[in-house]
Amino acid sequence: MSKSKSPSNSKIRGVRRYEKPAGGWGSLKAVGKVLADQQTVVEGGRGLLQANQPEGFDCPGCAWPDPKHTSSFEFCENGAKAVAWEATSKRATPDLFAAHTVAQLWTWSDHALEDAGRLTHPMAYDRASDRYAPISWEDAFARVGAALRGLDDPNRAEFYASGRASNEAAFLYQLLGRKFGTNNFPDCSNMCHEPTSVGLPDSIGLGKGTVTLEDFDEADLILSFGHNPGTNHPRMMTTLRDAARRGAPILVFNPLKERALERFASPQDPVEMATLGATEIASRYYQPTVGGDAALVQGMMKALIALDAAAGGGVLDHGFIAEHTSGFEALAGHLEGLTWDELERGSGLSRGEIEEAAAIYAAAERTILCYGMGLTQHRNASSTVQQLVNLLLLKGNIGRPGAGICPLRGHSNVQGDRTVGVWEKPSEAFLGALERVFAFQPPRAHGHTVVDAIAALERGEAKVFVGLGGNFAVAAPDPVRTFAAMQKLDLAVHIATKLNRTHLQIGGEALLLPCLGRTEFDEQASGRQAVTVEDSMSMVHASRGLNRPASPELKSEVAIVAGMARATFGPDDPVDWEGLCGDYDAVRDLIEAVLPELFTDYNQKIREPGGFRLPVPSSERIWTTPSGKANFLVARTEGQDPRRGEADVLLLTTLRSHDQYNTTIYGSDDRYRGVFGRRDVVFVHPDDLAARGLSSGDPIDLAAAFDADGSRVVRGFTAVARDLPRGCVAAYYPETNILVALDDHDQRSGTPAYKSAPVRLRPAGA
Ligand SMILES: Nc1nc2c(c(=O)[nH]1)N[C@H]1C(S)=C(S)[C@@H](COP(=O)(O)OP(=O)(O)OC[C@H]3O[C@@H](n4cnc5c(=O)[nH]c(N)nc54)[C@H](O)[C@@H]3O)O[C@H]1N2
Ligand SMILES: Nc1nc2c(c(=O)[nH]1)N[C@H]1C(S)=C(S)[C@@H](COP(=O)(O)OP(=O)(O)OC[C@H]3O[C@@H](n4cnc5c(=O)[nH]c(N)nc54)[C@H](O)[C@@H]3O)O[C@H]1N2
Ligand SMILES: [Mo]
Repeated sequence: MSKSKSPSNSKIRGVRRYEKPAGGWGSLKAVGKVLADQQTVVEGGRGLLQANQPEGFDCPGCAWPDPKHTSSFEFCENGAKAVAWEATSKRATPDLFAAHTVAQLWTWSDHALEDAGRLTHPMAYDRASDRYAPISWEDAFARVGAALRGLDDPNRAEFYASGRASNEAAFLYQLLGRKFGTNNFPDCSNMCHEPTSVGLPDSIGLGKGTVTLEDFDEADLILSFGHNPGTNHPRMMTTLRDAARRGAPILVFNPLKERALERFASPQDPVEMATLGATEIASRYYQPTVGGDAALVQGMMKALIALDAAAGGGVLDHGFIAEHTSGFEALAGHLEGLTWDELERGSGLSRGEIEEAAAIYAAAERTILCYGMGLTQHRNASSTVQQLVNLLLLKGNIGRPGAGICPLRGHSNVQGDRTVGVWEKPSEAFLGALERVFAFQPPRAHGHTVVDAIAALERGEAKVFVGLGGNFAVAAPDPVRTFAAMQKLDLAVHIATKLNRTHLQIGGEALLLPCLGRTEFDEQASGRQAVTVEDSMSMVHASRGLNRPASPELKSEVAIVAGMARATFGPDDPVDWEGLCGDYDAVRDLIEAVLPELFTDYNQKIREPGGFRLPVPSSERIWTTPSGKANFLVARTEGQDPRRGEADVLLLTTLRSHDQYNTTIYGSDDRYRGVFGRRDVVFVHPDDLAARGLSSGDPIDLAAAFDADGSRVVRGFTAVARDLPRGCVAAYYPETNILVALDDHDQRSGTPAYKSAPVRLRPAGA
C-alpha cells in the first residue's frame, strides 16, 4: 500500500499513525499509567522489581526465559502491566456481589468485570436472588465433593486448566481428576500451541522447542513466523535487538507490519533513550497472506533444493540428512510436484521473494526459527509446524549450538502444566507411573480437548466443570454455542483471581473460589512456600511471591485443589492432601517419584539460582520417534479451503492488542498499531474496501461467511485501511470470537482456526 493512502485514516476517531519505534519512552509512560490506574499497592511497585529475580516470582506475563534468572533487571512494559493488574488495590468484595445481580454484571464489559479488582471471598451462586453470596471454604469444598460423587460417570466432569497454575497445583489437579476417573483435561494449550505438542513429536520426538536462550547468541539467522513479540513476549525484544546489532539477519513473515519487528528502542539503553534512536529489527519483512505459511515454507524448501542442485551440493546438510533423518526423498518428490504458480497463490508472496528468503537461509550457518499463534491457529496447523521442522532439518539446523526451533509459548507455565500431566491424552508411561506411585488404576481412555469439552457440554453429557484459572467460555470460539452449552451444567467451579464472563454463565450451581496470585506470598504449615514453573525453553525454576495476599480469605491453588480432593475422596483417602498442602516440597517429591527421569533431585535443583533444564532429547540429536530418526513429513492438504472457493470471502485473523492479556483487557489502546481508546476496528486492504464501495473510516459489519442461521455478526465496527495482503482482514480477540466456528479447527490437534475465519465484510446495517 502506498504511503499516500494512509493519511485518510487520520480522520478516524482514535486512529492515527504511530511513527515511533516500539519500546522507548512510550513504554515507560504506559507503565506509569497502569500503576496509577490500578492504584497498585506499594508492595506491588516493589514487586515489579522482583519479577524474574532469583528470590522473586516468575513474571505471570509470558513464558520467555530469563537470562540465567539472575541479576539484570529487564524492564518489560507488558510484564509490568500483568503484575500491576494482579497487585491492584481494587477489590471485588461480597459487597460488589450484593449490589449487583449476575444479570446486571453480565452487561459489564470484559474490562470492567476484571477491573472490579481481586476476588476476596469464596462465593456461591444463589438462584433466588440471582447473586453470588459468600460461602465458607468448607461448605464450598463439600458441594464440589458431593457434585462429583453424584455423577454416574466420571467422564461427565471437565477439569479445565489455564496455563498460570504452578507445577505443584497442576500435578495435584491431574491427580484429583484421574483418581476421580477421567482424563478430561481440556486446557488453554488446546487453543494455543497444541499443533506444536502434536506436530513436533512425529517430526523430532518431543513436542517442545529445542533451543536455549544462549543459542540466540550464536545464531547467524533468525526466522520469525507469526508472532508479535513487542507485545506478547517483550523480553524477547532484547534478544532480537542483540542479534540485529550483531548483524544477524532477521527475516519476518507476518501479514501485518508489526512495529516492534520493524524497529525497537530499548528502554534499557541510555543512548537510544536520550537520542530517540532505535534498532532496525527485521532485515527483510515479508507479508504472506493469512494462512499462507505452509505454501511459503514449501516454496523455500523447493528453492533451497534447487540451489543445492545448482551448486552441486553444499547447501543442504547431506551428511545430517543421511545419518539422522528419514523421508527426504518423499518430501523432495512432493516439492518437485508443486508449481510456483500454486505456491505464489497459496503464500501470497512472489517466487522472487520466496527465492530471496531461501537464498538468505542457504547462506546462514546457524538458524533459529521462532513462531507463534500466526502459525498454530489454522486448520492444518500441526502439519504446517512440521513444514517448519523440515526447513530446519534440510540444513541440519536442529541439535547444534545456535540453531533450532523456538515455539513461543503462551501462558507462563502452560508448558510445565503439560509436563506434570495436565493432558487429555496422557502417555501410557505416565499413567503407569501414577499407578505405581499412588496405587490406583488411572483411566486409560483419552479425554476431552477444549473443543471436545464444548461438544460434551452441548450434548448435555458434561455436568460438572472445574476451571483452574482462565476464562474458558470467552477464550473459546463461537459464544453463541459455547455460552449456551455452559448453561447446561449442574455445577461450575471457578478458581480465579478476578471476575470474568465465564463465571457468569450459570446453569445450576456455581462457585467462585478466589486464589492467591504469583506475586503474593504463600504461607502454609511449614512456612512460606515456593512454587515452580517451566518456561518456553524447558527451564524449571522456583517462584516466590512477596506481596501480602489480596485478602486473608484467599487460599493457594494447591490448597484449593487439595480441599476439593479431600471432600471428593473422603477422610480415608490414602493421599495426604493436607500434608502436601502444608509443604510443597512433598508435592515435588511426588512429581519426582512419577517422573524421575525429568525431575531427579527436584527439590535440590530448584534451590539453585536459575533452576535447571529438563532434558530435550532432540536438542542432542536423540530422536525419540518410532523410527529413531527425525522425520521429513509431507504437508497435508486436506481440510478444505476456508474460503470454499468464494471470491468475496475474506480471511479474518484475530489478534491481541498491546493492552490486553488474552481475555483480560487492561485498556483500549493498541499503541504500536496506532489505535487509541477503542477496539472496535477491523484492518482491511484499501482495495478490498474499494471493491465493496467502502472507504477507510466507514462503519461496517463483519459476518461469519458460512453461518447457517446468520446470527454470527459483529456490528458497527470501523474499517481501517492497512498495509496487509488483499483478501485478509484483522481484528481483536475476543470481540470477534463470534465469527470463529467451533467446527473450524486443526484436524490433528483440535486447535481452533482463530487465525483464518472466513468472513464477509459489508456496510454497517446492510
Ligand atoms: N501482553 C501479552 N502477552 C501475552 C499474551 C497477551 O495476550 N498479552 N498472551 C500470551 C499467550 S496465551 C500467547 S499464546 C502468546 C501469543 O503471542 P503471539 O503468537 O504473538 O499472538 P497474537 O497476538 O495472536 O499474534 C500473532 C501474530 O501472528 C500474525 N499472524 C496472523 N495470522 C498469521 C498467518 O496466517 N501467518 C503468519 N505468518 N502470521 C500471522 C499476526 O499479525 C500477529 O503479529 O502471548 C502470550 N503473552
Ligand atoms: N479469537 C481468538 N481466541 C483465542 C485466541 C486468539 O488468538 N484468538 N488465543 C487463544 C489462546 S492462545 C489462549 S492461551 C486462550 C486463553 O484462554 P484462558 O487461559 O482461559 O484465558 P485468560 O484470558 O488467560 O484467563 C484470564 C482469567 O484467568 C484468571 N487468572 C489470572 N491469573 C490467575 C491465577 O494466577 N490463578 C487463577 N486460578 N486464575 C487466574 C482471571 O480470573 C482472569 O479473568 O485464548 C484463546 N482464544
Ligand atoms: Mo496461548
